[in-house]
Amino acid sequence: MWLPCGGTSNYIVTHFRRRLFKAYFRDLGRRRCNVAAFMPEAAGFDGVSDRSALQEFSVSNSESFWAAVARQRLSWIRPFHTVQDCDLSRGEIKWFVGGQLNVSVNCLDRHVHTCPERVALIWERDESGSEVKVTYRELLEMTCRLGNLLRRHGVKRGDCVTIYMPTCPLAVASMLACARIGAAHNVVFAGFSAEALAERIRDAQSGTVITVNQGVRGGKVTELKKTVDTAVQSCPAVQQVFVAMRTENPVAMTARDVAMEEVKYQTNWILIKILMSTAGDYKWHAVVQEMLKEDVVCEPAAMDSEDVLFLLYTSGSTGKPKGLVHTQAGYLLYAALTHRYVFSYHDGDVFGCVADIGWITGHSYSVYGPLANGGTTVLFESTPIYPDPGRYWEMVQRLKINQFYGAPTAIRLLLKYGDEWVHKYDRSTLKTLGSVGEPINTEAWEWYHRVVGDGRCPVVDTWWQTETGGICISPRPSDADAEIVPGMAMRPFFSIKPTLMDTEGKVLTSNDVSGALCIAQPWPGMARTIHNNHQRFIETYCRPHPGYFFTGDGAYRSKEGYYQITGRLDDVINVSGHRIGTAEIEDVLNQCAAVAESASHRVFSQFVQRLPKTRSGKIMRRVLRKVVERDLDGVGDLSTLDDPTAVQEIIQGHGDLCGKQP
Ligand code: 6R9
Repeated sequence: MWLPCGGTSNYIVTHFRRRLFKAYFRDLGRRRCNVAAFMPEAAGFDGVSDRSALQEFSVSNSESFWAAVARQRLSWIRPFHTVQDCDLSRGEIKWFVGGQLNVSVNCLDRHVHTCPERVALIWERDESGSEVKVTYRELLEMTCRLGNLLRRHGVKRGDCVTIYMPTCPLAVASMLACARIGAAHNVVFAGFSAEALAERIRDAQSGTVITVNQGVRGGKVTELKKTVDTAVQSCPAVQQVFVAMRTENPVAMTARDVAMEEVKYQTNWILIKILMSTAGDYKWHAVVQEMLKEDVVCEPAAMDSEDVLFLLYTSGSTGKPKGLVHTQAGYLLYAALTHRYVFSYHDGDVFGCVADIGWITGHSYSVYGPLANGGTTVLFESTPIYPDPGRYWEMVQRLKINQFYGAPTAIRLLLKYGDEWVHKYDRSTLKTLGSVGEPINTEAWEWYHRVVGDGRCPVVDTWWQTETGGICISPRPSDADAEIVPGMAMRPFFSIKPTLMDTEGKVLTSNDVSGALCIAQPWPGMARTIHNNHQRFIETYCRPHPGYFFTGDGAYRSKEGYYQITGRLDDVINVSGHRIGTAEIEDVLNQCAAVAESASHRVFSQFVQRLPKTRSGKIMRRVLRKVVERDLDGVGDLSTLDDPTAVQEIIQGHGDLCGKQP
């Protein structure tokens, strides 16, 4: 190009540069604006202009990341002075040191100030079509009344209250009432036997139990109060059992029992009587109203970030159950942030997690995560096939659920019943589908995506544990159009740094490798200890790979760097020196039309009607191993199994099979 003089050429270069810079900064501004719209805290993070930069920032600057999120998303009574003080190798984990807050205030009061009539809970009772809605104002009242009741009966800060109740608003209010007065809760799944319950009450040194007269699930009545009666016979420390009424059938009460409804009303009646007889005041009604208001005020305890929020016993393993301990601020923050970003939960959405509150999934994603975010959360009391296999989808239609979160075992079961149960109902409100608890095999994933979600909802296979407090690996958050590979948890959540180890304990740095899944740095949601047994905590999670948190699961990292969970490491199958995860074998087996689901222990096949599963739906593969090894004494505690007769059938079938073999 001919230019009349050098000056002009300089001008053109400068001009273009300026335009280029302008365009660059405009684009940067737009991206920053996008990332800040996605997560407001990101606006304050240096160099963070898009989501992948945000992910990197959260991992490399985990302290700054969590400090900003904690300041923005939690209400503090006193601010923290130290973001974290952790030493993974010694199992010492502290977050937000010096800070004080109250979890129930974060889950209730602050939303009551802004939107008291917003629905907090939708109780999807066992009886289909009879849901009960509870607003934030009502849930706060219920929580305060319960908090006062517990206090009046001597429950103090630092005590532990065992909750043995079905999934219902009163159970949630009980958890929050404990949090309000500074007591720890210990929710025990209301399907566990008296022995399993007693063992957990004793280990937790719990002096108070809250239960209901009877439970109702899948149309069947269970005698929860009677189970508690049997359990507490071997728990001398239990001084009181609060009993609420889930059904109208009266139960025998003992001197130790306190009927919850009666106490609530008794107090008010006493007040009314006193006022009527003494004052004769025409305004007595108004005064009573004031007193009633008093009753719904319960001063929240100022809790330190690292005070215990709850214990939760893990199920399914051999030996003594482990009471994992979660603390206040870090747990709540992690549950809230994962709930918001993994499921893309927005204000006004209806979140449907169908897990029982007796599991960590129920704690983090039916209760704490959604309530901390001011969300509307469904409490599901029933089963996937009651009264018929359309239950989930009829509920999705009726309650207009936007995010549905369930377990692969239920998906596999429903898949067997056919597509018509799904097609019958309108699922157009659904935006995200989630899976948790076990690896989801490709066939189940595809069905969930194609049939349930009509191919338009992202399916998030979320990997995490009771120990991790919240979701650690999941396909979202990521860009809206980022690929999702069926049956893969894929991407670490903010600040999570997954690491794979080989059998010698060396870090595997390349892709397309399998190894033991560890997490390389602490995060706020992780469990702090095992109740009364810190040594066991260290030995189980910290010692196997010093400096890392060891998960006990195996994982494969793909060529693209995505994570896929291959199953528990103690279930790994060794074939000619190749260590194969159970999920990999089962994924192939499940693709056979005749196979509903499978569990692998060795290359050995036996057909059975049912697999041995825990009550949360996880296949107990160790039971199969013991049957094959003919070590029936080593099968361990089967009281946490959903249907112990499944084991008898397997033993019998295995005997027949071996008898027939030469
Ligand atoms: C949340 C929960 C934890 C164990 C965990 C792993 C298995 C959970 C999974 C998964 C593959 C997933 N697990 N989610 N395996 N893919 N998406 O289930 O907690 O009851 O403590 O169980 O469940 O083996 O270690 P928890």
